[in-house]
Amino acid sequence: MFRSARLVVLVLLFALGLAACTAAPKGPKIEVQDPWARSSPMAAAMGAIYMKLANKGSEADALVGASTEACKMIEFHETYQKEGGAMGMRPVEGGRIPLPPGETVELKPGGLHMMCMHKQIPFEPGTKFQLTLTFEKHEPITVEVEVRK
Ligand SMILES: [Cu+2]
Repeated sequence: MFRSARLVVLVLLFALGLAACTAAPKGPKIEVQDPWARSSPMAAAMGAIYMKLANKGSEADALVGASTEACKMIEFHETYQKEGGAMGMRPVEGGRIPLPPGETVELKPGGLHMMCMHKQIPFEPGTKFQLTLTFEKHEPITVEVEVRK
């Protein structure tokens, strides 16, 4: 009787230990902050989308894709200085944006950004659309993007 009670306690402790292990924060934890798109005339085929991507986990991750009904395709671009001083933009290397653990990567005007190719809706101030982000490790995240001036 005493022995079996002790066994039950041991089994319970073991089960609690397992539960604690699976509940511990592991891997990348990505938080998307302030997603917005810059308003642009419908005549312009492209539009820019910005946001902050905070990796609050302990593991490196990378943004590898983005999709929305508002664009036929989304490319990740970086801004760079061309010879002679003019600013240009080009797709980021490997089509991925690295997200180091404990860091926040900012997509902003004049820097990294998402390029909406072949806009499907007008990018007018106040317009909102859903955007799904895919990562190397983290599960996909869908956010609402607001168009601003
Ligand atoms: Cu661009």
